[in-house]
Amino acid sequence: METNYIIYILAAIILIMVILVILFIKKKSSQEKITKKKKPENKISESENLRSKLAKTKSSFLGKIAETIKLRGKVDEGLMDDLEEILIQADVGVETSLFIIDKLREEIQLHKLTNQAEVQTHLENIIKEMLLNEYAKDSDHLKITDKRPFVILFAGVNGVGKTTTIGKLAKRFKDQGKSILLIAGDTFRAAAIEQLSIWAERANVEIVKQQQGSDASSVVYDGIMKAVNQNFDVVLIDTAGRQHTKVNLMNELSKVVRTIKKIVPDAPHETLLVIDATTGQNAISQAELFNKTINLSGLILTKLDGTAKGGIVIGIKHQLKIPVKLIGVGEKQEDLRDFDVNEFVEAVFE
Ligand SMILES: Nc1nc2c(ncn2[C@@H]2O[C@H](COP(=O)(O)OP(=O)(O)O)[C@@H](O)[C@H]2O)c(=O)[nH]1
Ligand SMILES: [Mg+2]
Repeated sequence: METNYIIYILAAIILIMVILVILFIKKKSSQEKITKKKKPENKISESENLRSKLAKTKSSFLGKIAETIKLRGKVDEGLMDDLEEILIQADVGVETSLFIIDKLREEIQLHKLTNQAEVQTHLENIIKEMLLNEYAKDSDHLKITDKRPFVILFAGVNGVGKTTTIGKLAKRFKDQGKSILLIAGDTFRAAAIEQLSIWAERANVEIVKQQQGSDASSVVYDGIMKAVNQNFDVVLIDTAGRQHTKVNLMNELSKVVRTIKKIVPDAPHETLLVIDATTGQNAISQAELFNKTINLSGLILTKLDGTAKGGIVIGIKHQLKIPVKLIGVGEKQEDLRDFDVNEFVEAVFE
């Protein structure tokens, strides 16, 4: 009788436990559903945002391709010439445009394409594939390693957005919990030093500066020493873009690099060239020139929001083999993004 009683109690306890476990699992899975739902929503709104920023590129680029293919009416050499022209106008670059059109010709022959819509799809796919293949590497992104201090040098001609980009990045890294030091290496204009100071204040980070006209290398020396002595995580170095001659600018930059190396031999850990996307083909020759002197590790393309010439993204990596690591799509702090090739392809092609 007593053993029966114990068995009943045990059975009741087991039943209660099973019910509790079931209730717990149900609650957890419904919570997961909620978080799963939220994530794609954020992602969608972000890429929609990029889409609206790249709307000009999308409509001018794809719109023109579609229009030309329709107008031509048939698939012939004349169409190939027109398409090549559109790519070049969108700043894809001559070399890369020729490469793309040659590939399209091959595919037209191989698949015996006569249908215009098919030609358009093939052309889009060639460009998409090219971008996706060329941006498959991990080193294509800007990542802070555990090197302390992690030194990033910014270069570029005047007005491209160096100081603005540094300000945006300072905030980003600060939000990640890192200690940041800005160095006002653009000693050319007082306004440039002032502008960087404002960004430093906004991001609540420290800045090393000297007065206008002082030697850029001397400011950089002070800054790097401070970063080493006070254990800063990340150092962002602004530089001047305006010089009397290109030779002066390049000499000053290589002197800055030598100065950095005297204190931190393996720095700068990133040497980024900032390029204004609206300057078009000139961008490629700028990058070639800077690369010769300071060996670039990546590019930052700014002002992609204001131009129909986003094709520069396609040509620049193909021709220079230097990755675009960040893109600027506006003047505000949040308008700096990691260049995500999938997101870009989606924004321009889908
Ligand atoms: N629309 C737009 N404007 C930008 C972007 N990046 C920078 N700018 C603007 O370009 C101008 C020059 O920027 P600045 O940082 O002073 O260039 P720097 O001379 O290279 O340091 C400023 O008015 C910035 O607000 C961007 O991604 N989009
Ligand atoms: Mg500046």
